[in-house]
Amino acid sequence: MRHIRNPNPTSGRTRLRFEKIVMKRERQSLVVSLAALWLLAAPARADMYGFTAITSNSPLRHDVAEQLSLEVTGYAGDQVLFTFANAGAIASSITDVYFDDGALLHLADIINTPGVVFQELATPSNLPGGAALDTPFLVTEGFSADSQQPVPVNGVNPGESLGIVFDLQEGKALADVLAAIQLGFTNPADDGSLRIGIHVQQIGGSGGTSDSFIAVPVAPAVLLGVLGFAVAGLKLRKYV
Ligand SMILES: [Ca+2]
Ligand SMILES: [Ca+2]
Repeated sequence: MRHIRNPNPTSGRTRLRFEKIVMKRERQSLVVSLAALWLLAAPARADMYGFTAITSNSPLRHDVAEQLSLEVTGYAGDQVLFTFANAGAIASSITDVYFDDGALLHLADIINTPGVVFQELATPSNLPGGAALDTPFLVTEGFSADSQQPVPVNGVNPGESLGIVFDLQEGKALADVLAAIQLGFTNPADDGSLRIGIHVQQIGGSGGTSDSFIAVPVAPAVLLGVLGFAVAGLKLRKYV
């Protein structure tokens, strides 16, 4: 076999550097493609939400809000699944969930994952602090669930999630539920709007206080982070 001598001892390194640049560009374009793909898919999905605090007991409430999420998806044909998740480093427990109107008919099922034990009908019966909002949050009868004793342990702690399945009103579909949630953001006083609230206990640990939160839209960049596309989220900020 003929041996080809490298005419330039630095060319190997130059080629390596060039390949690294190409790979970096390919990675960047892949990240942008993923982000673009998600943005294109967003109007059809529009199913991931964040939470904002409506009470102010814990100094960590805004930080813990960033680790709380709600995903809304179709389920078993005519039903809709609300998945509440807690993912982050701050000790905390979602102990109560509440729904205020919308296209929902009745709470059909509770999907408890390991570490989570919820049952229908929360105590307290309405979202703590909810009645004091400009447009009072008033839970619809039967539209709540909470964690059972020991309450903080059986709540949704970091790394855990809870599913709530609803039957829908006659003729309603997932899109109507998503539209009702959007209406809740822009015009919560409208009877057709759906608002979702949660109560979180032991924020920061067993000595921590409790706060209430309601679902809010999340920015695409934050959303990508929540979904695990942390890098894509960072890149996306440069393009939107
Ligand atoms: Ca738990
Ligand atoms: Ca409770």
